[in-house]
Amino acid sequence: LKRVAEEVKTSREDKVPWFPRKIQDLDKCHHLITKYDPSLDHGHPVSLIGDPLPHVEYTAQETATWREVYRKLSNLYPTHACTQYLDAFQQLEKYCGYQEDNIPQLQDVSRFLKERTGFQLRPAAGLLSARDFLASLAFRVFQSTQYIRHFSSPMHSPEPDCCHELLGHVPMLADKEFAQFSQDIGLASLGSSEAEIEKLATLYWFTVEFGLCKQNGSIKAYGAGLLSSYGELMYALSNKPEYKPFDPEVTAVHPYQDQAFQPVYFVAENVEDAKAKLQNYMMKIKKPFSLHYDPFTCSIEVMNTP
Ligand code: TIH
Ligand code: FE2
Repeated sequence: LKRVAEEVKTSREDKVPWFPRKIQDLDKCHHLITKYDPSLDHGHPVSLIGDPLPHVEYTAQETATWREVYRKLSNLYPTHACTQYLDAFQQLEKYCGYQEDNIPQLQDVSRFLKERTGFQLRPAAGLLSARDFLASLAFRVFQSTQYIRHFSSPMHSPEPDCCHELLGHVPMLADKEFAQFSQDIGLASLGSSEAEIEKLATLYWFTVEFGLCKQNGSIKAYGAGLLSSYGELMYALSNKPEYKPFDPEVTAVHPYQDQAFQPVYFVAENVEDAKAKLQNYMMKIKKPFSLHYDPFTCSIEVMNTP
């Protein structure tokens, strides 16, 4: 009987990819797809979970890039960003050093988020694998770049940079509902197959990065890729792109491209509705176990499903 039990166990383990079970395991989740800052590449994580985030002295030119991005975008937010974003942005200006002449430090922003929603930032040296990136969300850890885009193209960057993280992601991560939505995508990814990770990464792309939602009869942006790009934020709410209703089954398999503006955006009824639809989708992902996140120990409880 014991042998049978062990065989069942090993065959299960064969099929289930390794995944982090406690927050410290995220120190093993730093596989880069591309690295942008060779000085940060040591072949091992730049810093470990719990370490203070490195303080960066930005140059005058970098701060000038930030100023231009900040000025332009903050003029657009009142008409283009969702209310959750606007509320948080106001708080960040008040408490977290968000202003046009100052690039906020990740450490200060991480402390702010931790107080609001329990999210924390950790520095990433470049584009991580989707599996590693999504896994960190399960623990309310958001992996952030720290360098800034090139000054020659302030209005759109094909890759994430600190303007994208700070102006795109951070305000939304300060919202409780959205924080839960983000963690849910992360939890769904744990132990999932490569094919399922691909779908979840696509869902993430069309929601957390490029999502739109309805608000008081008009359409607003909640996706970070829009809220950090003046060019694409204008375009997304113009009459040029195509809109489709957010439906996880459809959205998860919709092709996307990451070098230019999106031809299609998915519009959610609101964040709560997107969250409910995502939960429904998650329940259909086949896994030989179920997961529960314990916020007291920041660890995952795994329960075998018979
Ligand atoms: N295009 C965004 C910007 O200009 O800020 C950055 C990215 C979002 C998603 C991937 S790269
Ligand atoms: Fe992003």
